[in-house]
Amino acid sequence: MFYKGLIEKYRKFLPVTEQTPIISLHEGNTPLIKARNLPTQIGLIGEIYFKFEGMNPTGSFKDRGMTMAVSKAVEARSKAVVCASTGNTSASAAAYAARAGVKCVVLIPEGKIALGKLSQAVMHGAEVLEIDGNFDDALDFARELSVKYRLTLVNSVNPFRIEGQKTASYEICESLKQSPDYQFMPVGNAGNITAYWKGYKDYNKAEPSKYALPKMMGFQAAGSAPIVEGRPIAKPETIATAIRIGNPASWKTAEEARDESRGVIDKVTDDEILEAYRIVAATEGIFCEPASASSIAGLIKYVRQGYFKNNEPIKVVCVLTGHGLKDPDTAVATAVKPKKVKANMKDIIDAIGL
Ligand code: AN7
Repeated sequence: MFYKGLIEKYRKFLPVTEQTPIISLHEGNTPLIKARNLPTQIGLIGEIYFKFEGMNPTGSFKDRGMTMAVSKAVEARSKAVVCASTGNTSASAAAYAARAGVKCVVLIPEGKIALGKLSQAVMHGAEVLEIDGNFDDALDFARELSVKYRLTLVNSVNPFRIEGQKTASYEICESLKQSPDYQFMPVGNAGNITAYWKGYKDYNKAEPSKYALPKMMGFQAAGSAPIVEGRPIAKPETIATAIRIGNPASWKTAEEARDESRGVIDKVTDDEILEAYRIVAATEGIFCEPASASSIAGLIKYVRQGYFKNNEPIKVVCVLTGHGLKDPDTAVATAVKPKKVKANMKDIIDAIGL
């Protein structure tokens, strides 16, 4: 059957009715790609799968939540949506708002948005305001705009966002015909770990023998790790700008996901993130953005520190939340530069090293 997006597919699990106008770009249904090389390379016994959310229409997992949030905003006759964003939320909100014909206002932290994301927000016609502050400041203003001026807030504190995003767990369970033993993922504002956990619990409730609950393994960047440190971080820093967040809105529900699943929320350094970013691109052919690579960085860290004790083969999912093309500057700045050669065959052959 012709795939028409996740609301049509999972309608009975989502808070929509026949009257809800569905605003969709056919998001969801993203590939779950089995790693060919990574387990051997890092010494993991078992299978690793990448849930490649960069394959969503605007290149990140945010589309899952945005199809719900914008559809419900249109149903409620909202004339405008607003969000604070480290980039991907603004790209997604701008696209879905454009499709719905509603105004979109985005507040972004100054100078820290990856180029691909900014290009999306402006191309889709959002009103983009670069504020002199960080993401957490921007979210405070977005909340205030929604309360005082009745714009619909489409950050993940909007419960419809979480409802849409939980469908990623459904897809993983369907693809594997079981749930994974562990799920590794980045944590920023912490909506996504909240959503995945909700989705896994739904499947577990429906068929507990088939869909056991996975351990949720969330990773923050070391310079932006409020949940790990146990306090808000006033000036969060990391090369993974998508998760440069010092005071996550879904802090409490992220801790619940961690504790109920007997998982962890830990941190990885920028160097570990960049190492994982390069490994998955160079040895698996998958290009994700730096924030997404924190899931793989976390997995590598946990294998290295001997977390997986018994030698039972395990099934691990790493969620790759956004596409590498979102942030071409980081790729070009951290990879090997192209060699410059004269336009003649001898120089070309020499450069290749044949
Ligand atoms: C690629 O776009 O917060 O823990 O404003 O873009 O659910 O916040 C993005 C977050 C992970 C963290 N990976 O997810 C925004 C924003 C990527 C992201 C996260 C983000 P949450």
